Amino acid sequence: MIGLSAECQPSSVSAARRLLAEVSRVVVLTGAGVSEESGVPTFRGPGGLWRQFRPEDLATPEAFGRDPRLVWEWYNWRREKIAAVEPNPAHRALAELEARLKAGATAPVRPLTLVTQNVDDLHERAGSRSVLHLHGEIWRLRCTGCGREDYDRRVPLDPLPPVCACGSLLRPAVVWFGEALAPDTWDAAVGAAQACELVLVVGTSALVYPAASLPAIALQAGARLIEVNRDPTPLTPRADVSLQGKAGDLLPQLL
Ligand code: BV8
Ligand code: ZN
Repeated sequence: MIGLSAECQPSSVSAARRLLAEVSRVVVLTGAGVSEESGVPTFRGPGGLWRQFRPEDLATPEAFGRDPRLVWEWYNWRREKIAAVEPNPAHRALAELEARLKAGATAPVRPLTLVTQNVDDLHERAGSRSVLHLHGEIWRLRCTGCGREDYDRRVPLDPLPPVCACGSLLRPAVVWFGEALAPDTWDAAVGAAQACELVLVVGTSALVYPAASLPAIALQAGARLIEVNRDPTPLTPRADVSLQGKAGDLLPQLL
């Protein structure tokens, strides 16, 4: 089935609802677009992310090595933004979908795995339980010296950049460009993608790897694909149903 575009919205929403009603194992992959309506800027959208920088320039170990203060200022700015916003209807619809699939689940299989590229905690704050953060979490800090890692939700952080008890610099416990994803997190995401009947991709430009390869892994294993995005992406041609619009409008219609 080719992707249905925005024009025939009602039928594509009903096509997506039908697909969802038939399955018992779902993987959801989200990106910055699912948090956009909460007020968290996306990486590549028109809102841009921060000053004149591109994420690829700041979210790297080299940038942190060169100018830890600048990189920390960016993360501190994002921590303040994330702390000040609320989950939006898209996050809440995904939490509701997980609850419904869990209520209907018979086999001891995990009915919904939410895999996110986002480092914010809005999925958890909306009630999602099984969240895999492929790119880490902004609220966790890791010591560049002793490796100690812990949550630190102070906003703003002082003084920047924070220093560990061992004297080394702390960094955000997120995955920067050129860094490997946490093996157990990635393996869990791949396992879920290979075992699911449907992959629901929401608000990602599908440009960053290996995260962007998860939908293809699910399709390879015979899953159906629903994409929810404001714009077309490289995934759109492969979607069984493609819903073009805002996640906060469209996801509640799927329930
Ligand atoms: C690795 C965490 C190797 C930090 C991030 C050339 C070709 C292919 C790949 C590469 C290449 N050169 C380099 C690579 C690899 C690189 C990569 O993929 N680069 C890309 C840019 C080409 N990948 C890596 O480096 C990865 N590591 O490969 O390691 C390795 C292996 C073994 C051992 C050692 C090393 C690590 C990638 C992780 C990077 N970290 N962030 C932080 O957040 O600060 S990536 C960053 O981009 C975020 O995590 C973000 O989630 C991610 C993807 O962006 P999106 O979430 O999709 O957001 P975006 O703004 O792009 O799009 C938003 C979408 O939503 C849009 O489509 C928009 O239309 C839509 N939207 C907006 N509003 C709404 C909406 N939709 C619906 N409703 C709305 N309201
Ligand atoms: Zn330390």
